[in-house]
Amino acid sequence: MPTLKELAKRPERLTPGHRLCAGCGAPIAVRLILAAADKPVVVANATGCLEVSTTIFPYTAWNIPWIHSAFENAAATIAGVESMYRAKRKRGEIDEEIYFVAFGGDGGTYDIGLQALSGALERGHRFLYVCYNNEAYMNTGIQRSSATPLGAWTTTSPVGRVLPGKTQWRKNLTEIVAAHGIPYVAQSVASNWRDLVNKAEKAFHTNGPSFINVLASCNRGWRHDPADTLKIMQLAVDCCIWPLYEVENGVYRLTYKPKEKKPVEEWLKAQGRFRHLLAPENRHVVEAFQRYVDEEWERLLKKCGEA
Ligand SMILES: Cc1ncc(C[n+]2csc(CCOP(=O)(O)OP(=O)(O)O)c2C)c(N)n1
Repeated sequence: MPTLKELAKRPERLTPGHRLCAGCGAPIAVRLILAAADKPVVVANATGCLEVSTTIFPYTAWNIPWIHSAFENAAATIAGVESMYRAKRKRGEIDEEIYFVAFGGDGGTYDIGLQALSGALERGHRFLYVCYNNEAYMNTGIQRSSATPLGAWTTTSPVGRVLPGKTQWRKNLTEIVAAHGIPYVAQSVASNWRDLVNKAEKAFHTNGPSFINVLASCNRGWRHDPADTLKIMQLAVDCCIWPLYEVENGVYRLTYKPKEKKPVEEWLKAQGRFRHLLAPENRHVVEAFQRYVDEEWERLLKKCGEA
């Protein structure tokens, strides 16, 4: 893995001057992932915050070839580009190695682009798909997605006398992707640069499809101070709500084990979207949340040979 000094010397592929919110987790993740690429990169970007905020016509914050895709087909777009690249390489029209990446939000990945993603993984294209996961449809004003956790307030999982926020637990997309049997799958977080760069580097060097699900906080939707972005994401990891692990050729490995597993309540307390859960009448939601996290964590530890 490159040192921090070496990484800092690499070209910035997502440059300053974009219009993402102060304290947004997405550009942190994107810059770290692209810094891990030691070869030229081509990006396809599904509709979402990252896309609209980095390409306000006639400007772009991208220093590299970049294609906007519709919500549902970023994986198909990058698969098409990669196929053309392979054909041109075979004909001797290109001789350098190029990496291909698709970025999508959780709405574009867990929900609307899932079939295109599944198809591209199954066909075995050599590309990296990154879900920058802020756990809701943030660009259109904070609606729930299938990545939104239990109990969270969003505009479509409201909080009141009838409902205590979202009533379903989130879908486990990382496991769904791993079930495709592709060579590299990982879960990471924008706040842990070493973990993310390491995983992105492995993904780029994978001869086949790779996938990284990276938790990237949205202070507007999660309702926290923009200055607390990194702290909040680290809490998700330390409460085992967002475990850091990878699946390399079917072998599970935990890449970070909290010294002390913190109660999920610490994570809930830190964000306005969960504030209502601290009321006594919603205690059962907090307990259900903790139970689910504990069960998932135990299952993961077993898969990783740690329990
Ligand atoms: C087919 C389609 N449906 C709906 C929209 C409207 N839309 C634009 S961005 C967005 C939400 C994107 O959410 P997500 O993928 O999680 O990315 P984020 O904005 O959170 O970064 C929606 C619903 C669209 N552009 N295309």
